[in-house]
Amino acid sequence: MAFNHITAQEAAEMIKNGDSIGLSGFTAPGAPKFITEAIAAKAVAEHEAGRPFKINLFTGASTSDHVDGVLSRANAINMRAPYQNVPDLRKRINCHDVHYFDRHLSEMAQEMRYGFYGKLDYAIIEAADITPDGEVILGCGVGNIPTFAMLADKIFIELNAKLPKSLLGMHDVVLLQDPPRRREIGIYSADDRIGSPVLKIDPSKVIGVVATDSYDGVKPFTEPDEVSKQIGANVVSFLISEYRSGRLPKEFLPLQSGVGNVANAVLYDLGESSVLPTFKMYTEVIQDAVLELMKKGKCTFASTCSMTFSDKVEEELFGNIDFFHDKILMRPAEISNNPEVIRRIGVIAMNTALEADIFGGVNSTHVLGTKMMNGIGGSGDFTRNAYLSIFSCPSVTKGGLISNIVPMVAHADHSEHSVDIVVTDQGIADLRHLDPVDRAKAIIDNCAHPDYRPLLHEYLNLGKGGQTPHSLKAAFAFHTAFSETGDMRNVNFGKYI
Ligand code: 0RQ
Repeated sequence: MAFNHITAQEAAEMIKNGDSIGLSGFTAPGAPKFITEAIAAKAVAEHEAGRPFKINLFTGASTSDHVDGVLSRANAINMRAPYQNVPDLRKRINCHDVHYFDRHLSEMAQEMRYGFYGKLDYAIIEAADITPDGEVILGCGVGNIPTFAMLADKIFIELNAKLPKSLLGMHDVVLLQDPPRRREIGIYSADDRIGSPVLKIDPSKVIGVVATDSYDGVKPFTEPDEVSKQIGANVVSFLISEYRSGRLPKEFLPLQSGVGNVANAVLYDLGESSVLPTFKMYTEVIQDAVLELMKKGKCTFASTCSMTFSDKVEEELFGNIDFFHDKILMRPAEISNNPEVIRRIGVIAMNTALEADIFGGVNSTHVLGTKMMNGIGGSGDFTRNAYLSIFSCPSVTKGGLISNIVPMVAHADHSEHSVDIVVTDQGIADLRHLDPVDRAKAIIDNCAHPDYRPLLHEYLNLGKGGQTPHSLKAAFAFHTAFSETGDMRNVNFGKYI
């Protein structure tokens, strides 16, 4: 099937103020690169001419500077969902130039189908190849594109020459039925395949194909610092003790790990452990460390929504794709993050907190309670449904001015009902079967920085009873001390008595 070839500028010309656009991909991989840059250039020209121009933008997760960066600098985004992590967009969100709807990643596609976000005008799909029948072989991230492509009135395809055609077979494309017709999802092991290797689209919707030639642009990871290494070592020693005690089955269980240096450090340490057996991953992103674990034979399979590899590792994968081809399967976000599957196969979830409170509540999204950092991403999908849910963070931030363990989180993303284990560089608090006061003692004594332990115990003693003895007057005293003095250690509980 021969589609029209057009330029990114020609595609952008067709986009109108107020249009809603859904993109392929999940994190930078799989996201379009050229058309979004051309839309940003059009927005700048429209604004200079005194005309309004903003689009509503829906993705799988975060994207890259080619999307959220350029479009934010051009002030070209009106509504945005479900996740982001680009500094320029963060600024726009925190001053409401962009109306950001931070949503569980597993829910975005179905809510789009339910009609909660209105009509979708365009889908932009990054492709490694297009078959003679007009089916699309996706790139290194899937996200919500099966739903976006089905709902959109019109489709653009970015055909990226950097992507090998041999990616064919590394995707598992599925479109779920909606209630009341949805059936069980037949994944009983991380490596079960249930869908199609290609994305089937309605060819009559395809307006044009834009030729591109660009790696995904993920930055390489910096060597983990001492704090990240200590957190990683604590997580791994916890998993080893669980395994030895028989609370984890002898075959082990699939792992999910969030993004960032701590997640990478945990995975590298898992690779070094001679006690833990080989394992599979059921996760939303795989980072550089996973490729290393596969080469060592430690990680035997990864189900994911995207391959978030740095350019160098992406190149290595493409150069040796036969080895990795059957070890990685990329699925839509509503499958990679699906609560039904996560619960059934018993995923061990490892995510990062901005702050945790002494009773086990976790804030992953709002700096000091008000400023959006990134979003909840997939952390809620996994945390609530995991076999074991682990949250990690450093004990202190900004050289000790901020304690990441606080009396009460200033924004609640994950409640204590879903959080099993809290880990910092100081140690591990195992919250399972502990009542709130015992949880508080475990978190303060094992996870808080020594500078903050007496202050947190002082707070705990302020409480006047009840199952969870908060002092509502003093619950945010740490945050208040930071905003007034720049140092949480200056907290004065005397003010609140
Ligand atoms: O500030 O940038 O000025 O240095 O916050 O902190 O320690 O570098 O943390 O990059 O690992 O991200 C929770 C945001 C952690 C991330 C979060 C300051 C700190 C620094 C960043 P600087 P770090 P990381 C998988 C699952 C939610 C989504 C998710 C996240 C900056 O992991 O977005 O889990 N998670 N998805 O100094 C004030 C505190 C702070 C603080 C740190 N308590 N108060 N500032 N900082 N703690 C991925 C997907 O879903 C796709």
